[in-house]
Formats: sequence, structure tokens, C-alpha cells
Amino acid sequence: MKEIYPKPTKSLAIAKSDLKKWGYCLLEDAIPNKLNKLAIARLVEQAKAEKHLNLAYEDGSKSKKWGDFDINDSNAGVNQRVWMLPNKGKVFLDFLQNHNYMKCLENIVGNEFIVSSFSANIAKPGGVPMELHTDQWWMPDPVKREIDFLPVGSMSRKVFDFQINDKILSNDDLISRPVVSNVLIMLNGMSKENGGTLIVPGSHLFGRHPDKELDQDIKTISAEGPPGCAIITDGRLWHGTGANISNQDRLAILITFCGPQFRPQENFTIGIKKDVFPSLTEFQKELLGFKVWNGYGRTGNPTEKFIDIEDDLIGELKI
Ligand SMILES: O=C(O)CCC(=O)C(=O)O
Repeated sequence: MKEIYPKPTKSLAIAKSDLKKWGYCLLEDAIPNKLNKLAIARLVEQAKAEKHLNLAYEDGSKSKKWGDFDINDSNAGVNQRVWMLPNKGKVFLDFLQNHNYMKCLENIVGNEFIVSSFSANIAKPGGVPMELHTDQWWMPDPVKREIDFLPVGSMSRKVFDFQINDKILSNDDLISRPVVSNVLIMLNGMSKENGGTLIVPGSHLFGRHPDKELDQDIKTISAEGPPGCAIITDGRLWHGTGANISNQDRLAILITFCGPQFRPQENFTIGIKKDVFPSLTEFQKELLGFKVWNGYGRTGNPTEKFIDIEDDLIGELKI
């Protein structure tokens, strides 16, 4: 029987049910149309300037795939990433409001969450497909009592639990919960031709991460949708950028959210520029990690609610 995978929808109820069943949904009008248009203009301008000034970070080529952080050359790719968007225009901060996409997050990451990274991925003609991955490879898997587990600090992008100890794979009853949700907003629409994100529907329940050797023949679908449509994922979903075989750039914003107890990919608390910080709303400060969570993330007194980049910290004292 042919499976019916998620289609773009404006219904939050359908989106939430797709997210549960397939590990992703395609939510139309995830942000207001006007914001989408303004973001395209600002992103194109910023990306062009970063490239011109030799500041661009590029991946998605055969010689430089995502995750090849040991290759010094930032320009060895085809696709262009634009990082730390909160610093790169008010229009991007305006994504961090209670837009439609936010309403799907609570089912995955709960009532409180923070932004792990906020970037753009411009998939350009000629880019190669990104390797399939989950966005929570660092999440320790549940283990059976008698198993020698991989200590958490020994994990890396190349070594996770199941690879060193395949007994964990046979632990079918227990899988890790989602602790991340990625929101990929298709600024100018996504199709199979322009590198629509490759997805393995239902893989959020496989209970492991994809493996290059084991999963070479796995079937993927390409996410497709109109401008302003978002792919909202369960962090365990197997996915990656597709190859853009069209003649136009594919513009996508990626906002990755995680539980407040995890380390974000981008360190907004020291990375937010001093002139941007005063414009943040309380909600944006919370999302960017400035809110103290149960005493975690503080800079001093554990009862403080928010930290500030200008906090006057107690240093060495004597009386
Ligand atoms: O750009 C895409 O389609 C997906 C990107 C992605 O999976 C990632 O950056 O982790």
C-alpha cells in the first residue's frame, strides 16, 4: 500500500498529527507573508555581502560536507550558510514571535524551550545532497542496566552510542525522546528540483541515527511547499539538504529549538551584539538563553530571572 506522507497544510491539528506520526509536518503560512518577503530581501543582501567580503561559510560540495569542521577553508562549498541571524537584521528577530509555527513546538519540546541555532541555508545549483542525520545526535540513548555505555563526554558527531555497542540497537522497547525541533522556513518555496530537504518519513521512531553504510539504500522523499511553508521536525527525524538541480538558489531559514537544559549550537548569550540586545523583548531573551532555567544558565545569584550582557558581576573581594 502506498503511504500518504504529509502535505502542506494550514491546519494546526493536521500539522500536529503529522508531526506525531511521521516526525515532521509541512505547515503553510508558518510566518506572515510580509515578513517572508522582507526576509528574502535582507537575506540575499547579507549573503551577498558576506561572500563579497570573504566572510561566507560554504558547504554542500564533495570536498566540504556539513560537519567537516576540520577543513579550514570556509569557502570550499557550494551552499552558503548565514549564521547568527538575530545580529543580522530586525526582520530576523521578528521570526522569534508567537507565529503559527511556534504552536507546533510544544508537542515536541514542551512549554519552555530555547533557540539552539538561527541561520539560513542557501542551497545553490550544483550542491551535493547532505548526509542524512538527526538534529540530536548528541542525545544519550537509553541503556540496559548491564550494558557498557558510551560516557556522554566521549560522544562526537562521528561516535554515538549504537555504533560502539550494537547491543543498544537491540533495545527495541526504549528510544530517546525528542529534545529538539527544527523549523525550516521555505522562503522561496521548496521542490525536489531546488534541493527540497530530504526526509525519511517515520524515522523519528527508528531509535537510532542514520549510518552511511547501513542505510545507503534508504528511501527518502523531498519536502515540497510554497513560500512561507515550514517543515517542522521532531529532532529524531533523519533528514538532510537535497541537491539543487534548478537554476535558482533555494532560500531557507532554519531555527532549531531545544529544551532549556541543553547546550545551544550558537552561543547567543555572548554572541548577541551589544547594540541588538536592548531591542530584545522578554520572550526573545528567553528564547536566546538569557532566562535562567531552574538555576541553570546564571552568572551569579541562582535566584536571578534573567542575565544581562552588562551584568555587574561579583569578582574577587576582600574586607
Ligand atoms: O537545508 C536543509 O534542507 C536542511 C539542512 C539541515 O538539515 C541542517 O543544516 O542540519
